[in-house]
Amino acid sequence: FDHAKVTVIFVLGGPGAGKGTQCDKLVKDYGFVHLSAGDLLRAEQNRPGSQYGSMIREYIREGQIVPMEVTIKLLENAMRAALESPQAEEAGKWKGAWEGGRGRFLIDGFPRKMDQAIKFDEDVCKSGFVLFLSTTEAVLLHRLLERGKTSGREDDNPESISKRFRTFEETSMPVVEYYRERMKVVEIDSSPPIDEVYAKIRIAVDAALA
Ligand code: UP5
Ligand code: MG
Repeated sequence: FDHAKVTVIFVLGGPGAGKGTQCDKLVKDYGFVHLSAGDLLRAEQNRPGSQYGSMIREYIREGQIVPMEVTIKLLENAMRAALESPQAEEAGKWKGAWEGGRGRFLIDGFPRKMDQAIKFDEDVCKSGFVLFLSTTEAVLLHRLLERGKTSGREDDNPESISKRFRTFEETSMPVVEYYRERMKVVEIDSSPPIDEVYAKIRIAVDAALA
């Protein structure tokens, strides 16, 4: 993608940190195009005729990272569809995402393994900055078990949750550290109530876009 036309913000954080919740709020106020890697994988898993469906299901239940080729392709396709979709723009679906002719993307839950980070930087697009939502495992566990009562997500059960925590610590935190060394990370404590977290995020995003 042409760097003059695309701005990418990665939103990272442990399972249940509030990535999706905060991205929804940013979409309302700033009109970014929000792409959740996990949501794209779940949609692909359920798409009739997908050759990857059962593989994705297995990885997600085990809290493992799906091979990057699949995830990057899904993200790239979704970005392209958004950029090439004047209808979406007219419909106001992504109001604001086009300011100054730029496509502005929030990419949620990606990259979560070093190979993905490097590949995406090289082949698709460099990220502007990384919003990192941090909190404790106790908070994450509580949120995920609560959500699990109604989410229908196959990975919101105690066994999958502990595997997701392990993968986050061992595989995804190194990605956060990689970007931190490059001064790209804004870390926000996501333990407080949703609106308090969001107020801090807005300050960070306003500063970054200025
Ligand atoms: N909640 C949120 N914020 C709150 C707050 N401040 N106070 C109180 N409650 C708060 O929030 C979770 C719950 O907490 C909700 O009920 C919310 O109301 C409440 P949510 O916004 O959904 O958190 P989020 O960080 O989005 O949690 P999610 O479970 O989506 O995170 P994961 O990172 O685990 O899930 P994701 O969908 O990104 O990935 C799932 C799986 O897909 C991965 O485990 C992996 O197997 C696979 N995957 C890949 O293989 N590759 C990828 O690149 C991406 C995913
Ligand atoms: Mg999410």
